[in-house]
Amino acid sequence: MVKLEEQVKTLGLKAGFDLVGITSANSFERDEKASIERIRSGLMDGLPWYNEERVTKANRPRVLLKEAKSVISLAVSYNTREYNDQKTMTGKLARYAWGEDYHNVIKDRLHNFVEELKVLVGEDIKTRIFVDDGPMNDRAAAERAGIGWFGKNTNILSQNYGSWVFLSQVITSIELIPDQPLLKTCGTCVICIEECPTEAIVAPYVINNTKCISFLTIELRGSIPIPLRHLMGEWIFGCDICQDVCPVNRKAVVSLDPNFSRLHNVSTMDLISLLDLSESEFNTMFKGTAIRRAKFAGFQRNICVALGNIGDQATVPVLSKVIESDYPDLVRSHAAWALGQIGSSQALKTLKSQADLNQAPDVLEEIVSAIKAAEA
Ligand code: B12
Ligand code: SF4
Ligand code: SF4
Repeated sequence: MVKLEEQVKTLGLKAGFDLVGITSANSFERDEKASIERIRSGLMDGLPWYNEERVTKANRPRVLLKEAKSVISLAVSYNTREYNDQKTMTGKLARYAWGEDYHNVIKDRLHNFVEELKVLVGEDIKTRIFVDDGPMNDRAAAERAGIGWFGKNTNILSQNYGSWVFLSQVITSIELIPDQPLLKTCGTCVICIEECPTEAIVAPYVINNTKCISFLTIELRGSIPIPLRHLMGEWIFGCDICQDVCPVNRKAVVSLDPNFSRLHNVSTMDLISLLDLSESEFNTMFKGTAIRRAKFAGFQRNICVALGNIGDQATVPVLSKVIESDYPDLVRSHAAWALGQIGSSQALKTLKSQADLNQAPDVLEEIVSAIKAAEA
């Protein structure tokens, strides 16, 4: 007779997941304590929805589902093939956003899994599903269910798929025998800490959210702090550096999952044509992808920063067009910064022509400091 736990795992694999583990519904005490400390010390600043109330739910499965007995943790790889189409004026998108929005894809798979689970158990069970869309600590659950271990960059590293996995959970009233956490660790490796360009990994297993390029390009709605801009390189949505450099990921199995393969011919994108998109074109182009989360103005802002970092004079006309037209002020002020970084005579001419008191104060401030940078 095949054990119930094995049957549950087979169902998970059949539903389209690559890894399935089980843990109890006990609280994640270490993680709750660490998360509260992280909030209090300002390391989670910038994410107002990530508050202490959320943390106490996220680390207590029985608060999320009062009948909870077990948590089934499911991971799916998004390590789809890379294409070497690097051109000169391109921006980088984090791999997790290359394909369809994982929330939608995984939610469908979780619903199918839960339906099959009900048939398997043959009784009225209670379940609650999570995929990065509610108060659940996905990484803590995955770690305890033996899906992988915490890397020093805080990502969960799985044995065969590395950290290129989305995590999701089903909290359930079914009593299941839990798996054991893996005994693996990063050992003495500190590569990700050394390679993070903004020094956002402030200690092993600790991220300063406000310095992480992923936060700056996706979650931040306002202006990107000037001292961080030149460290962001060409990243226009998310950041994969701490995963790209990780030795465990070198051996990660390639995923053939069609849902996460590249859409829109992206992983690198032509920045000039992207900056020229209207808001409705942006919404149409990125419909059904995670990229919409950055919102139009945020995405255009990121493109300006990438263009400033590339520093190519060929982009002066498009940046000048942005600052001279009715783009959102957020985008115009970052276009000013980019022109200041390029610093050509044409860039300086545009900046000086815009340095008048009709500008919003924060845009004017950016223009003035961009002129200084261009003249330096
Ligand atoms: C908030 C958030 C972010 C924020 C903050 C990042 C962060 N480190 O928390 C921002 C926007 C920056 C972000 C970025 C990214 N994210 Co994010 N994010 C989340 C979210 C919603 C909550 C994470 C959370 O609880 N953070 C709170 C802090 C306190 O937790 P933590 O940093 O993980 O730290 C833990 C450890 O320190 C541990 N701990 C404490 N003491 C000790 C001691 C030891 C010895 C150990 C081992 C551990 C340990 O306790 C803490 C709490 O669990 C989750 C989804 C979810 N609902 O869980 C996705 C999630 C973590 N993100 C994910 C992804 C893919 C990313 C990016 C890779 C996207 C990208 N390419 O740009 C980056 C990675 C950046 C990074 N290095 O972390 C995946 C991670 C998958 C994986 N394999 O781990 C998740 C799980 C979404 C999902 N369901 O798949 N994210
Ligand atoms: S995602 Fe990028 S910025 Fe954030 S911790 Fe990793 S390397 Fe640093
Ligand atoms: S780069 Fe090294 S320290 Fe960082 S997560 Fe990978 S193995 Fe761990």
